[in-house]
Amino acid sequence: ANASTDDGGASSGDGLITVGFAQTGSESGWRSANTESMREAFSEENGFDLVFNAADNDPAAQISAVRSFINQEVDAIVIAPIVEDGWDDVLQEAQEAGIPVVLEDRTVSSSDDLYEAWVGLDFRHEGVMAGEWAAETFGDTPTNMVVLEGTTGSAPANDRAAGFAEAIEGTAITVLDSQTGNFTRADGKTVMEGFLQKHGSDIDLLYAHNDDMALGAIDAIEAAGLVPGEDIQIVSIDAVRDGMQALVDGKINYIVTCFPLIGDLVAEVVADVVAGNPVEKVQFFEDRPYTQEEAAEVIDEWQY
Ligand code: GYE
Repeated sequence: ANASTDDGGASSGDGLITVGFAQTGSESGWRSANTESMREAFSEENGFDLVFNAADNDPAAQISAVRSFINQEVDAIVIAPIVEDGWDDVLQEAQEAGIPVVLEDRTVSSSDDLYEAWVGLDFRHEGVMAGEWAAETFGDTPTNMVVLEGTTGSAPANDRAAGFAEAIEGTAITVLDSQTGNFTRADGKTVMEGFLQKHGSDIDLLYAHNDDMALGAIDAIEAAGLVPGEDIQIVSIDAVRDGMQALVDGKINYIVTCFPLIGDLVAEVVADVVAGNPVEKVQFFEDRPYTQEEAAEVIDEWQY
């Protein structure tokens, strides 16, 4: 895969904290905003020497990147884990090498003894908020839904699916089809084209696990001669600027935020961990939903 590492060099006696950051890749607008926030927070002015790796959403490449951080003897490792499973061995290796690990954004299924802290988002609650809107909007009306899932095995794909399912329990919403679109616009479009070929105008509702896939799907829906937001209603998660604009334009019906600008808190936690100060194991940023009308009021000052 396309794994890339810009070598910041290991602990060099310059007083900086050397941090290896294993990012997922660059799949979405959310991810770009998160990477920028992390780069700003882990700057030299703030006392860090950042070794950045983006694994192109290949779990094996991401584990190799973490192993290479261990070999470089960095002071701390930050991971945005692509998938939840498969982390036990490498986390154990980091622990044995005495290198603390902090998770940002997504989490892992490993025992929480194997990392110091997780600074992230409550993906299950995001799914519940999206599902509550669907339940209120469609309720007892028989409704055919298609789902664009995030990266298979990722915490946000797993938890957004579970939260949504819980919230629509007992409604007349049924799932016609559900497939991964890998959190990308391109795959959101391709998979939606497939759904439209198979089910045509039977589709009433699209739940996309992120805005980028919803935006790709909008292209497919328009190309099929249907009106997004009307013929097919759309609910998605993230609230990146392009998503919020589509919400204001009436092409998306409801968006739940997922706040990506969490670098400063991650950096604070890493500094504390390296200094030996106690930190909270889990810290969540609060998310909230937006209607079309609410989005119109905030779009001008939107941060990401
Ligand atoms: O929703 C998606 C991104 O892990 C919360 O990953 C993150 C998700 C986000 O690519 O757009």
